[in-house]
Amino acid sequence: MQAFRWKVPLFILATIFFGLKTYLVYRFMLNLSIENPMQELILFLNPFVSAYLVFAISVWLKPHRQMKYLRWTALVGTMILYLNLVFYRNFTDFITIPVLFQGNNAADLGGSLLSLIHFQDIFIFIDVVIIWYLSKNMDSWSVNFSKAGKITVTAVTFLLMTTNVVLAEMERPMLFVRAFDREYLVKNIGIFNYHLYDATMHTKTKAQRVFADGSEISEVENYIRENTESDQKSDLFGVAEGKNVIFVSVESMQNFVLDAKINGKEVTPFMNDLKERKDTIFFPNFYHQTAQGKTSDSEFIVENSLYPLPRGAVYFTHAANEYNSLPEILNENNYYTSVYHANNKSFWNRDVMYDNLGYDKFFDEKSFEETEENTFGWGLEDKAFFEQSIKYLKDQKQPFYSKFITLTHHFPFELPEDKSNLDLYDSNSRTLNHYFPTARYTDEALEKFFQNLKDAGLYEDSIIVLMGDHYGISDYHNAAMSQFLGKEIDGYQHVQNQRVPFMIHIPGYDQGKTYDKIAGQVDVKPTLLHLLGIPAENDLTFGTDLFTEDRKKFIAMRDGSFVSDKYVYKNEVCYDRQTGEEVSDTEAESCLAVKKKVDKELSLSDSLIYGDLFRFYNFDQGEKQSEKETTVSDK
Ligand code: GP9
Ligand code: MN
Repeated sequence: MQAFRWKVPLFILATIFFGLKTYLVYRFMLNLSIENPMQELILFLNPFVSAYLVFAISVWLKPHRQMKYLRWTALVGTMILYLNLVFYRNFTDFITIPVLFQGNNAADLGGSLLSLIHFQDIFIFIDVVIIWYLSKNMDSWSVNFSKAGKITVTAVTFLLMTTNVVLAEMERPMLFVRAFDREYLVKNIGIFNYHLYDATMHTKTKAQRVFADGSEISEVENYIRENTESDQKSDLFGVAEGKNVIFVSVESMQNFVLDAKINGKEVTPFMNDLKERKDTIFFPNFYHQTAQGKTSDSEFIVENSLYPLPRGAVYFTHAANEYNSLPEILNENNYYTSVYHANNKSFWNRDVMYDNLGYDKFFDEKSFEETEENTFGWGLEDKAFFEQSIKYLKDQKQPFYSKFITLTHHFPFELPEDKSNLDLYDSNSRTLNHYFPTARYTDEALEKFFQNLKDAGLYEDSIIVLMGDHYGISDYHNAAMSQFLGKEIDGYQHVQNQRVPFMIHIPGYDQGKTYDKIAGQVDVKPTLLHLLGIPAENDLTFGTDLFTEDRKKFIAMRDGSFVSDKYVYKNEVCYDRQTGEEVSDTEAESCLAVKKKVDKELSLSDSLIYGDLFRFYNFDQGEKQSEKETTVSDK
């Protein structure tokens, strides 16, 4: 034992334990796609490389400090790993620095947070206990290397890192440039190096505003004028002129529930009926385009017709930017604008962002009466939420634009049994099983809301827009989803699953129909302005109104995947949009040409936000200007 101890310093043991544990988490607790043996090898290697990198630093410390360093590093490292695991279980994504600063959101997760923590997680901490014990009780585990020994240990660090990075670059060229895919980064360089990379990116994007001088706004403007702007006006221009707009952001609602049945019962009977009516316009191929900012991203897209950011929630990271938002435009056109959402006002930094976007009023949690009976899941349930909103809505100056954000159909999809009118689904995913009854509940709440609006005399003078904000079922539940849909969830199906309901109900209109064309959340702002008959010539948006024929030919997702008339693209594979089959090499070329445009558009949107470029633009004149006076001090 003595000899063994002498030969194996504790930092080596710690590396082996920690590396192995991290590998097991990657392999069995996260849902990382491994496509070939090389990826498997890199995934196995990188946890040991990262662990060695950190633990080997200990050889430079005095022997008596080494033990302390090793046990605290093991603990902190494990906490980071574990936090990522919990985060991943909810979002199928990894933590970024901007997300960390949204701490108050994590606190509000409450009930859902508990369901993300599993008893067996305790095993993740076992090696910490062992290292802790050994480091406290056996001082002879420390090493007193000569200078040459220290340098050798460190040289091995660089050797290992280089091997890792070279293998990763071979497997995934330009890995570091294509940063928006966090899964690739974690798979290839490990979670700890990924965090280092993320921190560097964060600093870089912070610097971007400082160095922006307005010259880039012309590039954005030219791109938009050439590619997304349309001067056509369809027959629907002004169809809803002067009407109130009631916009409902329907939490986590995805298209696959529409017309679906559980044990013979429709999941969303109200929406199923609504979408077929003559006074409703329905888009079955409408995609959400959100990223880490979830609901707030979808709000941002609708309000600005810009893309959210690849990292963090733009509602947090760029809440002080200059925008040309939908509520501002509506205010200028004599509309009263408000938001209804029964959650803490600072969640997603809404109170700050709504002010900046120009909303006249935010009816947050405090405007509603919560009782034990009407509060479950994330808070006030949807039926009570709509019902209690009516009194405020009636008092609003007309015309108004009011956004409602529902809450009941939110992960972990909790619903008291006596409130449920639908059976649970039966699969290995608790989440998917519970998804349907809460979807049904929200559907019932919407039906009641329509009735409330009629009773209040508001229905006839309003248009009502329903939009799903983002997915509710992540790839983590692919096996169960595949069982439900009766097909494999490949890249094609993953993208198709990102379709969310989008319908515009116009009382009194009788030309309503289903439009098959592809559509996305960026198109909502121009579409609404079009219906209201408000010209939007100088708006600089990445979306186009959905009724014009002269539309850009693709819908870009935030992770770089896209849908075009012909193709669906995901993870470097082009699929035929109609058949779902991978396309031939010649066809792939024209698919990749679209991909180039998608990347260009996303990066222009990013530079617009990072550089806060709208401060250099005059929307009244439709031209570049010198920097605007700003009232916000914390930029
Ligand atoms: C929180 C609600 C849910 O107020 O909008 O946010 P999400 O977790 O879906 O982004
Ligand atoms: Mn949401």
